[in-house]
Amino acid sequence: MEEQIKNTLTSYMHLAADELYAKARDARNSAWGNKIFVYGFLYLSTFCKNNCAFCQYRSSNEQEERYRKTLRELLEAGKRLADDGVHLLDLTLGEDLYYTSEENFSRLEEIVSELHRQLGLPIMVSPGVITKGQLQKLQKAGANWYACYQETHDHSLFAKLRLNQDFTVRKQARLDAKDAGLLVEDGLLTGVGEDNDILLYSIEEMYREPLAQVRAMSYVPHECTFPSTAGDTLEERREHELKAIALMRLLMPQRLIPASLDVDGLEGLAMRLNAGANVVTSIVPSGRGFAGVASKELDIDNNNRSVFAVRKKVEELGLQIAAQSDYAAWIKEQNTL
Ligand code: MD0
Ligand code: SF4
Repeated sequence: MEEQIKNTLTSYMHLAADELYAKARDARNSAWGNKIFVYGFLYLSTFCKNNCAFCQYRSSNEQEERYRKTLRELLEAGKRLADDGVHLLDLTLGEDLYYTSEENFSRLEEIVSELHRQLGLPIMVSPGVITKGQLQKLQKAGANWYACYQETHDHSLFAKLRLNQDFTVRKQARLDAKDAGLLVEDGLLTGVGEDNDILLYSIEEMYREPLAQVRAMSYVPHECTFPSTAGDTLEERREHELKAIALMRLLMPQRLIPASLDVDGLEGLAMRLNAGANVVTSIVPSGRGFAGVASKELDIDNNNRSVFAVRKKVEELGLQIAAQSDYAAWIKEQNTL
């Protein structure tokens, strides 16, 4: 079985890129039809205790002006996203000691429960590694999803990316979330020196984990992060991300796979959907000072990270944004599996 997965992935990897993407699109269309889901993104606190080598919010970046949004601001922004038609709200934060402390954790629970109650949308939380008890509390507060990205399943590359973090603890957090009744997402960071073997191995590992959503996102270099080693053209720099999207789709046709606006903005959407993605993530409300993670400002205040702009692109590709009720029905079905 193990060998078989590896051989299948290797044979796909050797296809010409266009052929690979066409196969991945076929697999997506058979599993999901022409329907695409869209996720709203609220980066609610940019404080973080970690020092990931690839991230501009790393603790050693003292230049970064950090923010923590109030419940009111979150409700207002969440309402705009809900009215625009997003299917889910992703509440993301750095590993912010304020929220993870015992005394303030209830504030995070309150944010989840109020957004869930007042807006009626499914909620994803991306708070980094938290305890099993905390995961249970967020689930009770109304969260449906927990996202926590390993970035790579290769131990030595992980150590270079997530400095001073524990590989196994991070992986365990996803398993704990699954036990707590949450749907779980893992993600890979590409363009950080992984070779083909590491990329394929990471995809196999994601296949083995009980994940409902799997993603790949390219590294976006910043002044305070390590230098990029990737190629010259956009396509070259995105090669591993697009291949990963297609390979994940072929190996895991029924799982959700994002095309993130957080790497190349709206311009990069078509190539990711054409590689087999079926969810558009990182839709951010404009004019409210909310940031992206990989690309802090790209396409936010010009409204390009809106449902409106995304709908136009999606339809140009012969695809359609699903109804909010379709996504809610999918979530319901997962809970009864
Ligand atoms: C995204 N910036 O979707 C977000 C983020 C966290 N769950 C998601 C990495 O691109
Ligand atoms: Fe913190 Fe997340 Fe950035 Fe790492 S990737 S430094 S955990 S915000």
